[in-house]
Amino acid sequence: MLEKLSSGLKEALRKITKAGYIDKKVLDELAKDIQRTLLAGDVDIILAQNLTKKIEERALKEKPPKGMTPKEHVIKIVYEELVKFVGKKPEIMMRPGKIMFIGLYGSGKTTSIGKVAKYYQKRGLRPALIGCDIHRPAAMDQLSQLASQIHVPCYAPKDVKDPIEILKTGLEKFKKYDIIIIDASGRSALDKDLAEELKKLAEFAKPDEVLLTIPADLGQAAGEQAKGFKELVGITGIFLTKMDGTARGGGAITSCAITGAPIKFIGTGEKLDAIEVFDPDRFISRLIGFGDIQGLLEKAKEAEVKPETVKKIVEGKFTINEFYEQIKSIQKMGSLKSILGMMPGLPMKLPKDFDVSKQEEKMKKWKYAIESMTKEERENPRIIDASRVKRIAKGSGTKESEVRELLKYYEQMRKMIKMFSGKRGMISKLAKKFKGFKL
Ligand SMILES: Nc1nc2c(ncn2[C@@H]2O[C@H](COP(=O)(O)OP(=O)(O)OP(=O)(O)O)[C@@H](O)[C@H]2O)c(=O)[nH]1
Ligand SMILES: [Mg+2]
Repeated sequence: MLEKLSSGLKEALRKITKAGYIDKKVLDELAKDIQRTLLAGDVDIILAQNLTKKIEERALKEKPPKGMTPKEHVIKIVYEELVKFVGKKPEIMMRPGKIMFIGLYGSGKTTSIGKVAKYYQKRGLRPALIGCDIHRPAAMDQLSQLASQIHVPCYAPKDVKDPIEILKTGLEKFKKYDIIIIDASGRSALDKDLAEELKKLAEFAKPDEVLLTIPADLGQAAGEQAKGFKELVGITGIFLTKMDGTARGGGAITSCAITGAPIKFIGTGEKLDAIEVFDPDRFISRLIGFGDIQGLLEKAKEAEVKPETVKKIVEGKFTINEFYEQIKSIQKMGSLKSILGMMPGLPMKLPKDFDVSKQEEKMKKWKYAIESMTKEERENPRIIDASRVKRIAKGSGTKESEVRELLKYYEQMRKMIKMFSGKRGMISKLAKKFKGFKL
């Protein structure tokens, strides 16, 4: 997600870390680099210029706080201004209530409803779905299927033609549930008819949240759409979908931010786990290579990985023991790529063959092989010679070639982790300094 934007910003910051000293010329160049990167991400030119002007002004005027070099100070300013630039941290409703989803055709409403339902389910609030999209018969089926996939009750009748009637029955039916999610009709454009229908629905449902789904690939145009819905229907937040696979997400985010309607969630894939609460601080941290330690720890917690393991990996210590913990948790935690993407100093885009999470069979065998290793071998795999490989293979019912492949993969990963979290990662050191990362 947003690889170009990320590499552009990282490169601009890397130049600062390499500059001899900070002067007007260096700052001008930084401003230009950032502008160029933002424009390529479809950010509005005036917004981008205002941002870089602010950064330059602050960098020239403000004195570095104690213990911080001028270079570090500039990076800190860039980071702070970028965080402000993408909006405020949203509030996510964490008590029982009703959420109504609205959005144009194909914007990702129904999928996002599934994601949000799952999000609440994981956090102990019981969701139930109501389908009010009476215009497209297939919509009701889609919602019901989604609901059964995550074992959530759903009321989506195909024979009732009045959305208010559906709502009435649905709300009555699901009185005992915590989070009632309503799927409303879409249109190809926001017109008077749609506005009227949605308003009526909202008047009856009295939702605590009205979430508008907007696809991020709209770029800057997302802002206008958000504004239109805000004025005509009223929304409490935005679910920005399809952030994966678009270079224009930066434009979508910043244009939404100025409408004053907070982005609450972002969708990063078609699967129901591909949802994130939008957090400007963490979002920018990840984008510029500070990493997202908090996100990493949360994911780890969900997957029951010990914080100790995460800590070791972040510090660049990566023995077979950590590798083993990772293999064990990969299914629960999602792809290794997305986990590593949260680590300070690691590139967002990792080599293709780096992600073996899909090769479940292989992982299982590797797990057995590691279980056959001695404590000493796990801590110092370099001692594993041909005869040890033979023994491990025999003990775990795997092939010797599989054990060797495991060792090779482990070694690649160890090198990569060491390279990025070791002394070379100036940005990651700064991240620790600025943000007081404590693990
Ligand atoms: N890559 C990606 N695809 C998404 C995401 N969210 C939704 N989609 C896809 O977008 C398409 C449309 O999604 P729906 O959830 O059916 O959209 P909708 O707004 O309910 O559509 P209508 O009910 O037809 O108006 C589907 O193919 C989804 O899989 C996302 O975050 N990333
Ligand atoms: Mg739909």
